[in-house]
Amino acid sequence: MTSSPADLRVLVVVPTYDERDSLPGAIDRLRAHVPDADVLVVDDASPDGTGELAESIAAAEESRSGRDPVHVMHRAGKQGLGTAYVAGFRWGLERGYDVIVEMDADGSHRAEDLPRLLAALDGADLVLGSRWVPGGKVVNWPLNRQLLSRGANTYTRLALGLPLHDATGGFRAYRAPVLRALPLDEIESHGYCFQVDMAWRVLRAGGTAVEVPITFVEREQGRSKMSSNIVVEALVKVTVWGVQERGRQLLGAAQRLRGTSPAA
Ligand SMILES: Nc1nc2c(ncn2[C@@H]2O[C@H](COP(=O)(O)OP(=O)(O)O)[C@@H](O)[C@H]2O)c(=O)[nH]1
Ligand SMILES: [Mg+2]
Repeated sequence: MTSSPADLRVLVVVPTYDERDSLPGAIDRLRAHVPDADVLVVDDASPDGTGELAESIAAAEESRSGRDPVHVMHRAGKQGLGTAYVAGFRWGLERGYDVIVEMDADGSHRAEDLPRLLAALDGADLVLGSRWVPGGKVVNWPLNRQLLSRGANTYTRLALGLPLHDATGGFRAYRAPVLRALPLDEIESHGYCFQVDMAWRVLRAGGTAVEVPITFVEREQGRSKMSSNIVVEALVKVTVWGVQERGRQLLGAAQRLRGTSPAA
């Protein structure tokens, strides 16, 4: 590690689609708990006017603080969470941020947990806010949603051999160099699959990941944008990746055997 988390320039990317009722509180709490971090809202032309509201929050923050900690990116229409994050990552990398954070706008990810995520970057390239490690919690989630998330994470761990307990979660912090090392153009996944894809790519690129327990609070306002298609996409892709990975491992083992066999 080259620099301690306290010296790092942090950008929090917050994707929004129809989050008018949740966004102001989420930004207020971020500014209160992590005042040195900048914020980039990536809005996909939300029909409820979230993009315009974000602009007015940015202007108010600028006149209050004398600098411009809140930025807004407007995209033409709903293009999915994965591409919103990739656009936000690029924006942050171009501007030289050292750390880029993913965080939902709906209040599920608590700003008060963010300092612990950032502190854990001292020993890792990626820090995952995790619901499914000791100390992690979910608030207001029905049992079926908890089972789905736990089951999806167990399946992902087994299928890909990923040593992570909450690879589908979307509250996480990346050190910029590891994001720079990834082929962001190639990432086509959406939703939960995007999160798995990113964590897996970080590990395959030789990066390190740690999990920090968080309390995940189900949204109180607005509604989830995740559909059953997004869950199916994650299941299918993780299965395909898992089969490909096992194939690569078998091929590697066969090549090693041939290489060491006296008959080779
Ligand atoms: N820009 C953008 N944001 C999105 C899109 N889909 C979801 N989001 C945002 O991503 C975050 C997580 O989505 P959410 O619906 O809460 O998913 P859930 O927590 O899995 O139910 C929220 O801040 C959403 O507003 C999208 O297509 N584009
Ligand atoms: Mg949510």
